[in-house]
Amino acid sequence: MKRRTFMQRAGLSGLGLAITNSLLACNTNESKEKATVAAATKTAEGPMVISTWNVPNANNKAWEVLAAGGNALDAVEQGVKVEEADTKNQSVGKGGRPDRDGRVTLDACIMDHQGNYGAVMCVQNYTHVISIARKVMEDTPHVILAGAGAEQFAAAQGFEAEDLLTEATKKDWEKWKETSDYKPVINIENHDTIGMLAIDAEGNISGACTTSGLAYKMAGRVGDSPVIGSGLFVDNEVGACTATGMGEEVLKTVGSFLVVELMRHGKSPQEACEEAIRRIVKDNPRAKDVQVGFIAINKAGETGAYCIHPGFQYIVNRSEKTELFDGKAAIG
Ligand code: SD4
Repeated sequence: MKRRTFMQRAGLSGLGLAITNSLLACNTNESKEKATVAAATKTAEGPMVISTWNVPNANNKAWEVLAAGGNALDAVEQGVKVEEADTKNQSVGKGGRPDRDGRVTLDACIMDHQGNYGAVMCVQNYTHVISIARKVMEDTPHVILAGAGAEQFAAAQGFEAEDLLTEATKKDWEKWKETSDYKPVINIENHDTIGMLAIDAEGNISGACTTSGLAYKMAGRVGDSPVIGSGLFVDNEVGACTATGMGEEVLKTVGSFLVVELMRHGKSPQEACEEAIRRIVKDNPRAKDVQVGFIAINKAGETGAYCIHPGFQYIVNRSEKTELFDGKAAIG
């Protein structure tokens, strides 16, 4: 055999062997992964809903939808709309704190059990951005609309435009402008973004996340909340996660996707949230000054929650009774 032919054959048969081996390895990994997912996915005993922060009215609304046999997608949309309309919640919807220039700009996203996702970013003058995000998901070929385009789409869909800056938030902003000292303090000025996850009677999972973002942010700033995999992620085979707190830190670790992926590989929701917070905190000098909190559920309806600093709360309904919990914290 000529040297060249020999080398080609040797190379090819080596390659063939390598491909066969890696296919075998793939199959073994695949079946291992299936086993892990199967172990973690006994279906939840009944519907449930969990949200970031102390938002009983939103959770109760979502529960009402689930208890009436509604699906998880409708439950999370209806639930978070309660906070969007509540002007006392200054981190979400109408009454949300504005950017440095006095403009209230909202971000939201929604994800269903089939992996569909829709989001809007930096939207002015529309309260129910979660419903606009759902329309993006269901009625457009896209997944994200931002700024003026999102507002144009909302108007075309018949959403009512309104001024989102209330007298109270305007007063706070004017006071802030006196010093204009831009120091975001999460847990004080950025408290109460709502991330909500629900499982319906069919065992299907959906999630929603809606916020006005960091108070007095730079114009155009978008955080984690509307970004798939960061502020929210749903994998109906495994579970779901949503985040609150300093969006920049969540974005850099793709936090919610990470939590769900860790659950896929066998971690409980609690272990997965703890690992995701550890990734943010590790070798991070900013960690002492920022808050991030994750909540997660798996297919079995088990929950997890973890944050960087104490003060984070989350709320659960497995019946019409709402239960409020303090999230465990990594520091302090
Ligand atoms: C953001 N994650 O825009 C949001 C803020 C937040 O409770 O969660 N506040 O970064």
